[in-house]
Amino acid sequence: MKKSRIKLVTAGLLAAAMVCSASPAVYAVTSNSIPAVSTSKTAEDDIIFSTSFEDGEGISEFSRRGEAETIELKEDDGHTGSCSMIVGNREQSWNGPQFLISERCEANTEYIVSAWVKTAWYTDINLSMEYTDTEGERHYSNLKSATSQGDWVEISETKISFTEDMTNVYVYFEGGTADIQVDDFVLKKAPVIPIEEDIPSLKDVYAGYFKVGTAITPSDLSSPSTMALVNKHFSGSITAGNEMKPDYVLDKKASLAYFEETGDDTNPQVTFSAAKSVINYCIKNNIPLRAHTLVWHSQTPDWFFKEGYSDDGDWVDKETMLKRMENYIKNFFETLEKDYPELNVYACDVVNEAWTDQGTPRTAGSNNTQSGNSAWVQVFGDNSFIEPAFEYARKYAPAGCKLYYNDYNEYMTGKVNAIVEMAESLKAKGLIDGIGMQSHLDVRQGSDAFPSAAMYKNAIAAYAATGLDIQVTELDATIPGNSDANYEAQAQYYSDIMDAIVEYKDSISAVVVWGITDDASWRATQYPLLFDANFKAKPAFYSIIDGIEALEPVTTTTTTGAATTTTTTTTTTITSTTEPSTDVVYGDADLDGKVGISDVVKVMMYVANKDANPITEQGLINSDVYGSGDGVFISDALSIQKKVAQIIDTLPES
Ligand code: 9MR
Repeated sequence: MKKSRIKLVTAGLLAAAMVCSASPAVYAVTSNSIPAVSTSKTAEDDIIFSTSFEDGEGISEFSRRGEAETIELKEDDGHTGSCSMIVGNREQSWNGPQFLISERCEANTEYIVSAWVKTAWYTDINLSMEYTDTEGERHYSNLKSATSQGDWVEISETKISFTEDMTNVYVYFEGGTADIQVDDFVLKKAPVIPIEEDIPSLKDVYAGYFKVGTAITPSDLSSPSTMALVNKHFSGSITAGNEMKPDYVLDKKASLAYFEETGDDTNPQVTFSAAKSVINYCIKNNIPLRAHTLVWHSQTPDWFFKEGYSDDGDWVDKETMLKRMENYIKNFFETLEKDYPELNVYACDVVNEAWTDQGTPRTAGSNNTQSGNSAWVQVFGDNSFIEPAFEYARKYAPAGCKLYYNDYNEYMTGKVNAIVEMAESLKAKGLIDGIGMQSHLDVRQGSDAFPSAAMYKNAIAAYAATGLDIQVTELDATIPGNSDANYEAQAQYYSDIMDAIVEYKDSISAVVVWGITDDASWRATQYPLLFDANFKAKPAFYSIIDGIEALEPVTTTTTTGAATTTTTTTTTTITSTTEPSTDVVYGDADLDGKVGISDVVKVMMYVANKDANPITEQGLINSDVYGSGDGVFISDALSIQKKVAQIIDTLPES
């Protein structure tokens, strides 16, 4: 298996073909060319807003985020033309010009933002996004960054989309406190790019081995092509990329209200408002969810550890924190069970990233003040918070939910030893089910990849020897640029890593890739994933299906609440949201008897080019779900998508 991959990968000739006649089946690679990353041309009609700020044009569309900030025209200095917009008096790094996207764009549609930016001295300038959720909470995320040091740099084509649950959606520029100049700002509609339907499905290829899954965010749900990839390749397991972490789940307002009302400051309240759309997607499509993560030093607010839930209060004592921890974990699982009884939370990262690479506890302190410090260690003095976290998770998690310790650099010797020792002790007490290997890996340029596949395999072996389950929870592998040579090196590395994983398949129950397309990855500048920005499978994709022998599907039985579910990995399909009928099945554009993301994509493609992407007569009748009787338009695709995302209950919408 390995040899044939090396030969084909280095030849740069890749494409997949499934040899399906032979038994057992083997997924093989045959020749073709490497999928190129291309930027599609944009029709003038697709431009929603664009300005190069000549004579101040467009400046009034931007507003400031900081109190003292100034937004002005800069003459005699533009990336193109002679002018740009300059933003000064930026007191905080998050101060910068913002543009209200939701005023000009529709929900559940993909857009692209690009701009040129410049600062006088070395600054990483981020293009970021803000939205407000249904509970009125504001959320922020970095989309892309570029480094300027007195020169114009491009924040190139950045995809952005939002769901109807998100309001006041802004994009903004931030980073450092230097004046930021912006030029050639363009907001346009993204072309609808179909996914490659004719390649093997990753989750099917590995059906006899382990679940294959990914991490998604609510924004992904509004990208039809991204979700088509999720459905086809990764619907074995879903992790919310951020929305089930403590900073999203812990509800400060409700916790304070509870405290005021009862005098009890040990019962932190929780909310799943940010995770709602991801959870509903999992329920609707019968996809098991990995809950990530309960106890972590990062993405956890300081008030959770402070007297009176006050950010600048004193740290609470250990006894108080134990009570808070128990109630938080209790509320986490009870709220999920109450509000989402049909959700299959099959795995949970109970504790995340508690050990350093040397196998010692983290430094005491706030991670929000000094990155890497741990407020858990601050309160407990050491890592003795880990065991109670597992105790409470065992007590309150549903029976079918397996409990994991999860970490990165999980192949560094000191860390491996610490994790193994901790895991064995927890296992002896019946508190832990598995170890999560995050697997954020690097294919370095000019030197060996880190970790080497051998080092990674040694770590798997050490964890497997504990007798616990292993899940690969956040797989990605960076390269320094998207050249063919780097793609080939990455393919070889992914192949070697998957060889190690496959060798230990009996100890590994899931492989979760951390994101879908390179451009939407947390390490977007380093192209770490299996699909490119155009939704095309990269050489790395082909390298990990090549030579995989088809095995009998793994069947798992899980108990969620009162219901028992038997899941066979090959049969994880996207469920119908409309009863199949012999006549009109509203929303079913492709006539497969189901209503899903593929129908949304089909209708969008049809609207974009009817001749190239025709729909059958019955398909058109089924697709006419908005303003019924008037033909098929983009509004019909949006209605179908709303149905798939459970925003509306029935079709036709109107
Ligand atoms: O993918 C997540 C990214 O969007 C966040 O900005 C980041 C902030 O902590 O967290 C990322 O996810 C992390 C995961 O929760 C734990 N392992 C490391 C991941 C990458 O940072």
